[in-house]
Amino acid sequence: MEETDLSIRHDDLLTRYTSDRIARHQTMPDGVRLIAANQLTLDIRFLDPHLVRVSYHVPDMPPPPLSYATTSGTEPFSAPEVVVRQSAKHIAASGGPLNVVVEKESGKIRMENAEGGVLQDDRDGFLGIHSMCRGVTRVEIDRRMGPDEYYFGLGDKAGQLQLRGQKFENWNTDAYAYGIGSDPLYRSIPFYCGLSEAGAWGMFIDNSYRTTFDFGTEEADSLRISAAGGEMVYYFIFGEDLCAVARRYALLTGLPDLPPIWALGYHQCRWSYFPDDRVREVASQFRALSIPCDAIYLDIDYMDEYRCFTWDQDRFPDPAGLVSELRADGFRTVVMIDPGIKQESGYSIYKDGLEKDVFCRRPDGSLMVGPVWPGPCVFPDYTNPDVRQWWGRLYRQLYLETGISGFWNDMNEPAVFRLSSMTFPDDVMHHFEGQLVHHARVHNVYGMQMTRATTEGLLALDPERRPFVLTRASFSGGLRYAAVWTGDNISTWEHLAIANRQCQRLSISGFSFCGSDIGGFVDRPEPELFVRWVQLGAFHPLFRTHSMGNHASGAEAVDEESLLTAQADDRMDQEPWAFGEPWTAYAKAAIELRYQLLGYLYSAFREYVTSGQPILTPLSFFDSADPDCLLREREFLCGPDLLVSPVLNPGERQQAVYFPRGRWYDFHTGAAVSGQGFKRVEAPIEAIPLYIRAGAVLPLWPVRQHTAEPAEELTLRICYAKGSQQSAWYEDAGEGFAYQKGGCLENRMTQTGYSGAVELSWHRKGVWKSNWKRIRLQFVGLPFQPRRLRIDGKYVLIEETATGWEALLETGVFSRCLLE
Ligand code: MIG
Repeated sequence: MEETDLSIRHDDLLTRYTSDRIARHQTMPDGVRLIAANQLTLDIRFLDPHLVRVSYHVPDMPPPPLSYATTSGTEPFSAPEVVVRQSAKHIAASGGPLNVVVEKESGKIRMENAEGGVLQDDRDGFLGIHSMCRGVTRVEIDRRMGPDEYYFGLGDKAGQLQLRGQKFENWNTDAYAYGIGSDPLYRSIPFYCGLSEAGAWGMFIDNSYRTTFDFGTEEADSLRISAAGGEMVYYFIFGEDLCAVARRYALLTGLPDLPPIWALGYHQCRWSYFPDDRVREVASQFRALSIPCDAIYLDIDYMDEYRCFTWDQDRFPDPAGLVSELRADGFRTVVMIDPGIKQESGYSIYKDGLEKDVFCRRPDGSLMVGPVWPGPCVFPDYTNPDVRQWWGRLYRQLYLETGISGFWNDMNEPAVFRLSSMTFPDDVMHHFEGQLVHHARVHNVYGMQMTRATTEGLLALDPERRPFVLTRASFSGGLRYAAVWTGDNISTWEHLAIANRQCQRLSISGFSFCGSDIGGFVDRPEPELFVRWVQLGAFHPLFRTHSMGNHASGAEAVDEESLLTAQADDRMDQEPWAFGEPWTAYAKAAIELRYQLLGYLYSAFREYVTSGQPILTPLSFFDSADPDCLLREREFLCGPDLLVSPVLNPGERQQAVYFPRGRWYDFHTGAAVSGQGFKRVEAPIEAIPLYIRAGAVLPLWPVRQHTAEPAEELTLRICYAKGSQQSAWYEDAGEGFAYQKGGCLENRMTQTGYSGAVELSWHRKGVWKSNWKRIRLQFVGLPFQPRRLRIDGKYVLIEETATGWEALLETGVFSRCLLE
């Protein structure tokens, strides 16, 4: 608004930019640039026939700076030849399966499929507010919500899976003891999927400022995304189905390397195990009870008064000795490292950091100092590549000399005590790869950049070892650097259901390597809750029990004496044996099942890091054409072939399971069930309701106490289905990077079911030699009475069992097998 009276003054001068009439346009090889009458520029550029980047540019603002979320350039994609067409009313850019149509009069955008079906369109479209004093203070996009559309995603939100009718905020927050309605939480993942009549699609808003997503709470037909600054850059993804959308999003934001196989084993954690004898005691109890376990964690109390990269000499006089003792017994040690560095002149890391100027500063040049565990702390600026390198090198001793296998980066929202904002003030400055920006832009990516520094540092220290890093805070793309856990949950049945939802939605939001604190972090679960939680956790890629125990009133609440002499109940222990029998046996069985499924899970992981396919998929992502699937929250798929229906209520020994389309076999009994529909099933406390898809060949590994134990017998559970179906599983050394150069084994098995026979053919590709000495074949669901089994021309004995038929092959792998 131009005022003519220049004597009137204002605190600030705001300019509003909204979608406006298109004044001119310019065709580009991969899209089109549109310039509106109000000078707002709109770029529409295809990265792939299914993927388009839309960015608004407000006049007088610098172009969008770098994105930490997307990988360099457009690597996994190839831009199509984009056709730009103009009619009297529209300008349309077509990438093939996806068209972007802009209305000339309003500048509003509509996304269409190839047939012209509307996937999604602007309601109010774009709004940007530019302040003379503060730059861009708001960028917003308002899209139309159709009455029959469904929305999923946004990472770790705790409420129902379906996003409609809810409002969310993305601002990484230390959300201790959060609940269903708590928001924001620890991570910001500005990506969601939609399902319209015309198809499945996704939106990724590449903006790291504080952002709100309103799925129709203010106006029923409005889906409004509003960020407190920065640029409006979004990617619109079209998919053949919801999984295809999730895969393209994952490719856009990058994929991690395979984790070391031990990282998929069972992990035991607590705040905190100390002193060293307590750690030994826990470890030896696992072995004494033959409960498998691959990792033990040391929480902050291992440090010398919370100084990162130090040890408390009294509690841990010989860290390397302890770690190697544990290692000899098959345990990896994972330790916590926080971003807060104690501000103390005698502390070498503080001193070194000051000299190298690695810590975040305020605009006046003073250090950003905030209280965390060690008292006043300073914080490395991980948006500076030199600082990331400096940080990465700090792990040298722990990683290369002490023998620590993995690192747990906590408090990296970043969390600050005592301030009600719980974090840095907005004006803290960050390097941001040389562009110098305020914390408001960096806040949501701070944790992600911390884990980047950690992971890149570990890779530099030991290029042959696969790093394992676990983080609390993250942002889209952060999955490249670290696994995530869902933070400080509570030992209640409701939180078991929350964990089930959070891991499903993290997984479809790119973060498949996720898990919850099994049993709950705050408080102590009743034994039945603990068992049900271990049973669910066995299907989460990160399988870790953690709790704060009786640490509730801070570090001083627990001293060494009482830790060593107290009873499990006073200590609020949460190890698999902490509740006595029969619970120990149930927890043990769930952990053993996990170890049997490790090869299957590892294969699903391989698929994830290759194609982006989520490891966990809600039923809506399995069959979005089935209206019942769209609203189911409890059942989910783990990998391609396992249907899991966790028990989420106390005392429940039967439950109604929704079986999606197809035929399923009860994992425990072999009984067949046909989808689609509900069926009441037995849900004894001993085991989780679990089903295998008909036609699948499920690889099962032997139960081992840890993943470094040799495995000699491979079981293949063949689940009969009429016709041909292929299963794939993957093997490699479980460590190192030889797999990236062919040092792996891709197994493909085709199961063909006839009315009186079943045939298997097994193809292997790759140079990795697996160690299987014996192969056990288990046939489930045969519609005929088998008489003979022929493997590569030889007859093999077959026997009837409680769940089907079984044969043991002493000769290892084979090519063809016929059972008739
Ligand atoms: O302020 O390191 O979420 O898992 O045990 C609490 C102590 C700091 C928060 C983490 C939790 C961890 C705890 N940490």
